[in-house]
Amino acid sequence: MTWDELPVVLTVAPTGAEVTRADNPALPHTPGEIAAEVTECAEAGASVCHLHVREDDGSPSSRPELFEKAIELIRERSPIMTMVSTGGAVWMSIEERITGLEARPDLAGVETGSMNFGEDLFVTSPPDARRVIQRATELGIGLEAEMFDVGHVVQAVRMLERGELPAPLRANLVFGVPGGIDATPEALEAMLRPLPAGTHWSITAVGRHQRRMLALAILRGAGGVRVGFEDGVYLRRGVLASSNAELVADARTLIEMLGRRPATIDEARELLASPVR
Ligand code: KMH
Ligand code: ZN
Repeated sequence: MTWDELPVVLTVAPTGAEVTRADNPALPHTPGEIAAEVTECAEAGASVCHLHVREDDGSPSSRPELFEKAIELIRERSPIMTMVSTGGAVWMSIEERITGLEARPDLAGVETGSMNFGEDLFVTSPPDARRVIQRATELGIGLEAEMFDVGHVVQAVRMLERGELPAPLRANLVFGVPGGIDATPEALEAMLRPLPAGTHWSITAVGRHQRRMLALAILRGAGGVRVGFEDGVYLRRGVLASSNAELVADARTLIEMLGRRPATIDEARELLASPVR
């Protein structure tokens, strides 16, 4: 299969931990709201949802019941792959960050390094990462390394070579977070350089360069791209997205304009080698 025949796994990150309803009033908070958004996103072309949960008042949460409820409601409505964040919010302990694993999603993110995150510190030590990997592996959950700078990629490759991260590597490269790598063509090449052949790589970009970074990655052969309110609440400069599904539909149009197509959910399961549930 040539790179342009490879389908693009379109992931939606509907909620995140930092964005608020002051940024976009359509932000889903409750498990029911998240499940409704995710279902619409699946219909619009998303094959994976990356989940954080919130309390009813919108504050970021690590309560396992909320992850369980969101995943239960999503699975009642759609076969979309579920992924939980273990990045959580910057102030959460690693214990709080791993509670979503107990909801037995298809996939989980794992951070492979530490960084500044805006004005905060976002810390994941190697033992923290190993703890996430160990529990995910015990539960049969697939892993995606979430990497915000080149050192995180180098560390993921080191963990892969040591057998600490399962092969093949699933990599999500994140661009434009203040404190992480910038959103430029050179940054994309720098993040790709350490990755071994056979890595399934996707990108996430935040801020005003999001769409052009996605376009660049789609043309560079990315196996996936991510959109959603976690990464950006605007459809265009000055135009708020009315829903996550609108962002997914927009990304789908971009993928198709560039001569590729979004992966089906079955294809995403195969590409991300997640056990069929
Ligand atoms: N909220 C950020 C501190 C992830 O989900 O893996 C971490 C984050 C990344 O959102
Ligand atoms: Zn996240």
